[in-house]
Amino acid sequence: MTVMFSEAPRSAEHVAGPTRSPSANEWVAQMTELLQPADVHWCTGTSDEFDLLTEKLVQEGSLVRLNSERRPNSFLARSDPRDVARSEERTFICSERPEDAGVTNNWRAPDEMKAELTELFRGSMRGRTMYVVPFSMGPIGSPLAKLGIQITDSPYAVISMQIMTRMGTEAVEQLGPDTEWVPALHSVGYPLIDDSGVRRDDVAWPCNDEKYIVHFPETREIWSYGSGYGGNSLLGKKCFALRIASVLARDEGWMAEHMLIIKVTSPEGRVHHLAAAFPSACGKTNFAMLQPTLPGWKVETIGDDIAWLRPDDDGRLRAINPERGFFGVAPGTGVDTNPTAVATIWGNTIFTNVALTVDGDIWWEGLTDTAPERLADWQGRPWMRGLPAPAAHPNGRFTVPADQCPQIADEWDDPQGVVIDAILFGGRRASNIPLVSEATDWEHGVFLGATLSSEQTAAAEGPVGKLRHDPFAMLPFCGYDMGDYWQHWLDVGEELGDNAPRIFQVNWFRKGADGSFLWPGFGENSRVLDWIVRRLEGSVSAVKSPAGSLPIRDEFALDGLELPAGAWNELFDVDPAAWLQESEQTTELFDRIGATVPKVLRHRLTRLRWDLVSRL
Ligand code: OXD
Ligand code: MN
Repeated sequence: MTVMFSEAPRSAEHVAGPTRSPSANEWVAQMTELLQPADVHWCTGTSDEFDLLTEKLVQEGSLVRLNSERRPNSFLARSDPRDVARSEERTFICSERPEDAGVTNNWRAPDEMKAELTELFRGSMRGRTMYVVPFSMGPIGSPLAKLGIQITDSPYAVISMQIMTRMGTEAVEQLGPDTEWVPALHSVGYPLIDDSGVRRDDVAWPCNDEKYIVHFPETREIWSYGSGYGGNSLLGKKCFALRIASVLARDEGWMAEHMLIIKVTSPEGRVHHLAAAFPSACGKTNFAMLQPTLPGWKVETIGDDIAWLRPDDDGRLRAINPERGFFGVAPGTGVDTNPTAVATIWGNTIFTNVALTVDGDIWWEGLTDTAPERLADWQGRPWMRGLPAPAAHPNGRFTVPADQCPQIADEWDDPQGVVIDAILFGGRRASNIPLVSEATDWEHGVFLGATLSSEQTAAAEGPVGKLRHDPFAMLPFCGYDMGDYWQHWLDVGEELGDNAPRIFQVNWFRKGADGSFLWPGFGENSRVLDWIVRRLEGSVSAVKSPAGSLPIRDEFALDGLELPAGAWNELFDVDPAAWLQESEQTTELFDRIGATVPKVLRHRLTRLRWDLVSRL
């Protein structure tokens, strides 16, 4: 076995490995013994390393280098068709007690799971290189940042982690002898040499039919086996920055949330920072990169997926984006719908499961109005315009450094983060939920977050259009019991007191009786931002409703927008009968979560139901 050491710093007392952390060095040594790789590579995160790895993957047929005139330093990966998304049903929270994982998570006893997985991991890197990937979630040295080390046998995961996190030497330098760090073990589960020493050829996208995405919240560990895709293999993202971090946050008095962060500047030049939680597939990246149609307004991007929020010394809530890149859904990202994202991916981008054009560039449904006549589809098969199957996989992705975004805010990587003025919750709702409403107070805001729901968009999730409750957009990402998590939100609100951000609910997706969208969305959502900011500034009023405080038409920026007749009323209609029916589903959700649902939220629900009954 050859061990290649990085340029990571070595101190005089340093002996066992290339970090100053004995626990990190020991873990890597133990894992090397278990996984039995052919060699070990400590990642430095340099561009030379990126070039070497991408070139190796191109030579091996795992990446296609794109036309360097059209898309410099960019690559296309095609996954195994059985490994195309996060595997929620194979995601586990292994707390000591099942009730600490809660009913919304798959639970397994940690010892049992470790025993089972240890056997799968034993020898799983035979014939392969084991990469050691030190990384920081959050700007290097930020008081809000956290460190991790991922071990992986997927060079695709390494180059993706290089884009998505602060990875390599700069992260190792943060790791002192006593610094806390999260071990994140990953193998695609496709050893090249079997137990009897027989070798097999590699494949373009190695993976295993048996998949496990496992979290040990008490010991802050991640073990992921069998998948090379997205959140299953880029362990800094959903596994660390949400599932493990939500537990760290609960224990340390902060919040790890599935939220984008934007900076909004009003025509008067006043700046506000907003964080917004939307379930997956609700256009989060589009909103994070919004180009306002309303004159004078400016929106800049700070993050598109995850926010870490912590009360600062002045008692205000500060947020960082713990990531360094965007792992965006490609289909539906287009010149019309998100020109900023299209400009962001000009180069230095890894594309996964999208179509390839004849001149070596990429394409997907929605990138342009008309598909090129001929393409290679996401599996590399010939494709012609007019074929019924999409050319790109619906969960095809782009992985790109955040600082390539033309509207990235200067403070996007400020180690101190930004003060959050408002929090938004949004889902994809054809009915019931108004375009925008303001929570009457923090507790009501928590109720809105807890009851957040969205219609399913992909048949894989269940019947399309069916309502799925996704509290705080955290259903697949909360590392502990959902009721305890709601209580944590209430506790943080109490600590923040008058400094707490105001909370709003938004819904761009409401439909009229004829099934068409009532609101144009995209850049026109700046009109909603205008109302929210005016509320923060105290310059517009509102009317009370069971949904919270609603805008008054005359005070809402509708100039230059042709809303269909009756659309305003439909956008804000709160039908007591339909709401009462929906509240039954909320009761079911609360009952399912059980005894940990905070009493104040149950009381809210009862009060809401009385209010609705009185309006029938
Ligand atoms: C994502 C998700 O990929 O939420 O960001 O599923
Ligand atoms: Mn997400």
